[in-house]
Amino acid sequence: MTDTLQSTPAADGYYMPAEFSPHCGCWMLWPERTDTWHAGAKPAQQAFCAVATAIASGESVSVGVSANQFIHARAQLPASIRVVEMSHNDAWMRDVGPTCVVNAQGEVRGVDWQFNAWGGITNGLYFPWDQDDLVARKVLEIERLDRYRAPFVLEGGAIHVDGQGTALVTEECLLNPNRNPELDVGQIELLLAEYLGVTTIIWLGQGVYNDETSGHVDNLCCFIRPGEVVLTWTDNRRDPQYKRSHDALKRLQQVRDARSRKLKIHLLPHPGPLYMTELEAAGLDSNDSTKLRVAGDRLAASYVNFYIGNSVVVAPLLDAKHDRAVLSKLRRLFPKRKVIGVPAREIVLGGGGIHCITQQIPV
Ligand code: KQY
Repeated sequence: MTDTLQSTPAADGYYMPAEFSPHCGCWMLWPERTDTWHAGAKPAQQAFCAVATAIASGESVSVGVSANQFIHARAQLPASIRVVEMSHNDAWMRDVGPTCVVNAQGEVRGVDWQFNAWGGITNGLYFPWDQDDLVARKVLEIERLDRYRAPFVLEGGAIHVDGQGTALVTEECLLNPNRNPELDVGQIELLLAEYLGVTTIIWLGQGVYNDETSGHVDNLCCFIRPGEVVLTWTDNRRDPQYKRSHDALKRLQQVRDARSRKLKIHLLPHPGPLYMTELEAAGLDSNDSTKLRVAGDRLAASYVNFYIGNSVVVAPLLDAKHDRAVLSKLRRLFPKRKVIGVPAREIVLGGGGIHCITQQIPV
């Protein structure tokens, strides 16, 4: 007996809608591991609370919390946010949660990707990850949505779609031998077409410098509406991000999307460079099965890592020299949504951003 659907979303007429399409809610997880999150994970918990609260102004938010942290998380989060006991290994709901797909009748199902902690035994960020790999299935149970179990490794942060047949991905991540070494590019394209219901895949090269996910696209570039993307950008030739962003721009300028449109490309300044401080590094617990983080590590921070909610855009505040300009640009790009800036350094210290800790469930 299996509880998974045996076909694929595309075969059943389903596709992944864009993040800017209406949501019925958003899921997050509660950060607690003290080898990822310094100072007993308290600063990260505050940052996650601020993100959850901002999103909750426009849609319902559910947070999965371990048994040990349940009472504490319940006390920290506003009453309007649903808190559900759920085991997990860390707190990256974008990657371990379901990617939902919809059909023309407005029915919703979920894709449950195989998860290997961004690289498996040799390259992954921690071991074990068995509880993370069950999170999508548990969310879909609670949401009463049917589930496809994908036959390959992928994370929600590794894909962006426009909801009109186009997906954005990076070669650094999807073609990395630490994910699906047995698959070639053609096979990966076929699987993306089947599981996301897309017909056009835009391949960018490398993601953000020093991104421990092997270059997730959600830190580099995203759709803000069909035919329009934002890209993290630096004019500083000495910054290792320079080549990555310039290569991405060139590729974006050359492609057409699934509806044959040329893309309109908006640039957001790349923050920093930002580095982990001595104090932050000293506040981490040691764990031999976890990637070591040390003082001086360049943080893979990016303003592109925002969440597009029903009525809000929750954007990271990362660098005082750019925050105001970024918020005003996002306000121009999203005239119908309230753009809320939330301090995000504490999330970035764990290796991701606001987008990485959220996962929307479409209407
Ligand atoms: O990019 C994301 N979607 C997640 C980042 C996870 C980082 C793990 N430390």
